[in-house]
Amino acid sequence: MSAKFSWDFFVQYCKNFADNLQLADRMSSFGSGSGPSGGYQLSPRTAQLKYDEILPMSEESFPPTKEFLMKIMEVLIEFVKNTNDRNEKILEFHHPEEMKRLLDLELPERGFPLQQLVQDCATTLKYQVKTGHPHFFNQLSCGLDLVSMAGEWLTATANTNMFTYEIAPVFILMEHVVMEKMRSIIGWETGDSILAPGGSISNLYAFLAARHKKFPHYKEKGLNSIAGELVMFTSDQCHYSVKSCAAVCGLGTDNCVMVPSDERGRMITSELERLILERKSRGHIPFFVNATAGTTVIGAFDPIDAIADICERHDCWLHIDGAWGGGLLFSKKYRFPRFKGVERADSVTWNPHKLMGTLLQCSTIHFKEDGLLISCNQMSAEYLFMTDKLYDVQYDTGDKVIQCGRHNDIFKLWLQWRAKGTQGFERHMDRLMELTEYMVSRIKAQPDKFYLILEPELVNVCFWYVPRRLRSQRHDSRREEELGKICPILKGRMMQSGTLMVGYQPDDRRPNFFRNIISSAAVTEKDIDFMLNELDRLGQDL
Ligand code: HLD
Repeated sequence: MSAKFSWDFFVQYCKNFADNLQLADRMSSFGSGSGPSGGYQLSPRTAQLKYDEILPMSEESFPPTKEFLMKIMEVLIEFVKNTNDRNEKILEFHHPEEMKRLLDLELPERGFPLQQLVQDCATTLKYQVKTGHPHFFNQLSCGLDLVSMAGEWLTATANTNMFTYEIAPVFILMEHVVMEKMRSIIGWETGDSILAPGGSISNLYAFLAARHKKFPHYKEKGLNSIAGELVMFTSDQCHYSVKSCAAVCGLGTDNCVMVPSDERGRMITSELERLILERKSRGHIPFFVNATAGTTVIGAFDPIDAIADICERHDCWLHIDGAWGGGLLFSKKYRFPRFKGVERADSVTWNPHKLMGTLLQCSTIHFKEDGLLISCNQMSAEYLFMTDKLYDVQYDTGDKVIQCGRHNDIFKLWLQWRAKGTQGFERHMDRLMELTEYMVSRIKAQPDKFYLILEPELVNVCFWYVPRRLRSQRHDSRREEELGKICPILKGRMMQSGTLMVGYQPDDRRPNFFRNIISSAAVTEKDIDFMLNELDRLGQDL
């Protein structure tokens, strides 16, 4: 395309010149290590192009489009490299007000040229916490699985919605294959499953299906079709999303009964039965029991088999919230006794984005009975889910869910499974548990510096760091109070130094304590040694 000299061209030239001046000015004040004179520099011609001068708006501009995208890739790949570099910090912490000053978040009236967008991407990642860093132990989802990440890149590029086979044929079939495989690992030969935006929504789907199974008229008639108060049961250690089902679905949180747990965080089944009977005696209708497989803080497993017996006796739906612990289903070594009886459940939540390391987010909900999801949620929107389509419309998943559109969360899991194989996932689980055992042994070997709160069932290690001044004190509730006060200070120091991230929280039995999570494939024994040494370095004077 040769541009003829014209008034329009002259105006455009001046505009670009002004933009470049503005860009140069912005770059020099942006504070990122890789300004125009450093890395991530586009060729001078591409640098000053605007969004409408590359694809899809400028049809003949494939070369600059490619240059721009390759440069963005460079930014991303550099982040991957830094994430895996133990000498790099996990984060560069700034308070929100300071961060606002460092970043340029302005939405301009006239858009910026491509070089600025490349820079924006670099700056964004510069200040992002590296959740895949081997010293990031802060969340249930840690790590950066690169095959899964490659899958997510493809997903973004395909940019489709998962509601119909029509527009996502390959991904829909992948969903079928992966969900069937996950159900078979649970121990079911039949059933149905769906990917949902997070474990909380997965639990909500279980609740909705359970209510629909017991009260099929609820869908049309609403609350009035149920003669009595519905009651659900879960342990006092459960994820808060279980309680939120009661709030959202009209039961009221008073009708989500919190069953006491034992000293290791596991539901006390005799208490469950007592509380069911107690509610029945008040004329209420117990219908749903949630058993947690891997509680968020302690990592406890409720005794599924015993709970299933109680559900059978009282005609209750049994849901397993295995959002966190689900991955252990892969492991012959660790599956039992934790998941004993899981095949007796009616539904199971299982988040691959946690223990399995799939990229965020990837959450699944599985049902033993096929047909329930569609029967419960179908609204038959005529503009999307026509029944006279060219193909078998059973492959249209959109009407099984309450959310209409669904993000494609399957491809990154499917690709990861292709890479690892089922055996690879099993090895990953066994390795995470082995590292957890290593961490426990290192804590026990330094009883003056660390106090293990309980023997873990999963990769949650709950402990206190003991600073020098408290080392000779007897361990009682007074010392626990003091140890609890140390957690936020030490966490603050971790973040300021940028070298380590471990989470802390109180629970209903004790003040603040650390909860360390090992769910990243990047972690080795050396990293655990580093973590304990770094806690000691940062905290001994506290
Ligand atoms: O509810 C939680 C979900 C996640 C997660 O999806 O990674 C709580 C946490 O993580 C957590 O790290 O405490």
